[in-house]
Amino acid sequence: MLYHFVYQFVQELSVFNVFRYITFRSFIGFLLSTLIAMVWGHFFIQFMKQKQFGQIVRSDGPQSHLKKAGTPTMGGIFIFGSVLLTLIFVGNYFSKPLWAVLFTGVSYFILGGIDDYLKVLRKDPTGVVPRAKLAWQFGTALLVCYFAYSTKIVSTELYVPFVKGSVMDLGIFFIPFGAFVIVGSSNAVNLTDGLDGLAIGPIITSASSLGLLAYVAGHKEIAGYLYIPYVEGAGELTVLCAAIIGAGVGFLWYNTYPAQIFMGDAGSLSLGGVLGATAVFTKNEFLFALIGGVFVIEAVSVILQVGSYKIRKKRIFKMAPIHHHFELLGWPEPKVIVRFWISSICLAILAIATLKLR
Ligand code: 57M
Repeated sequence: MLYHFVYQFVQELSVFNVFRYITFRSFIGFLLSTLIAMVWGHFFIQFMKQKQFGQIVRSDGPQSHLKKAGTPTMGGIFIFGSVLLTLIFVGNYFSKPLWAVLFTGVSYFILGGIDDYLKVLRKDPTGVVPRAKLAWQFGTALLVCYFAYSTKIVSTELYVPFVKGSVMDLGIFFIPFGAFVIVGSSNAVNLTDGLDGLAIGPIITSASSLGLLAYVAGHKEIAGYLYIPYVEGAGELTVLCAAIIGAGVGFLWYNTYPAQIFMGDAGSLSLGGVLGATAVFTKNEFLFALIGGVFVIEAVSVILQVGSYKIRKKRIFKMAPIHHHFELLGWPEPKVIVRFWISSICLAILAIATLKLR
């Protein structure tokens, strides 16, 4: 709003010109989102405690988790809410990539919210049945990727790290490929969200990397210099990522060990979907596998564990996702969390370094 409202007075007062800049609006967005999330989070936790809307903890998990029962959840409401409120003030509504990514996030936020509502308020441990959850996720992702394909906002070329230029043109297969990235990211973040702060840390590092990559992708001269595809309007995703970083920092203030609030599926599914969609709309589908490497490892650990048990009737890990394996090895929860954060920071830095290694 500020961008569109203030911009018309820029002739009279040139200082308003600063609102044109993505970097300035990203910085303001980060500060605003952090503030909104910290204030909203404080009252949200009070409300959830008052209503006794707390997490049901499964008995078959690590015994150390049993004491977490009753911890308020659905923190995704104020995380995603802070991001949306911030974008109302600092966003540029003319960016098609921004609308497509936000549509994904809102759709997954509603799905996650319904799942949390059924589990927490209706005490139904199943929540939304997995088949219906996947159908909703793929339906949304295919629609968004079809929109990208039909409007030609992004090319169907495929780019991989360390290789200059595209490796192949996916053509119409860009649609299912992009949808797989978005749905995979959403579910991988959901699986990762199993320890205090474990998911929000890599979400913040991933949003930092993707925010930088969105800025260069949306800047014609810099994209040309770095041999990366130019995506018109992608720069606005930097403002979105800055708002996510701020909301993530505000949430982490309460979610850090011992957590006062969990993000719930409303948070994990929506934020994972937004990160995946941002990777698609900045042409970083493969690089995102590196940036979100912690999410990939968590998801792969589950696939390997389930596959091994089905084929060999033996487990590979003491328990999947892999963060539980380290817990059962005797690592205290904070040690598992911070070591996963360190890994995600290293992966994010490596991913940015690939910009120059082409
Ligand atoms: C998402 N949810 C957490 C919280 C959070 C197929 C199988 C791998 C599925 C997987 C599963 O159920 N995943 C669901 C993970 C849950 O967190 C809630 O869910 C939201 C995220 N969607 O926001 O509301 C628990 O995680 C803990 N937690 C924290 N701090 C946080 O900040 O401590 C969460 C956030 C919370 C809390 O205890 O209750 C979860 O773990 O369910 N299943 C599993 O992950 C289970 N693994 C398993 O069954 N492994 C098997 C096979 C299937 C691979 C095996 O290894 O053989 C583990 N999770 C649980 N119990 N709860 C282990 C058993």
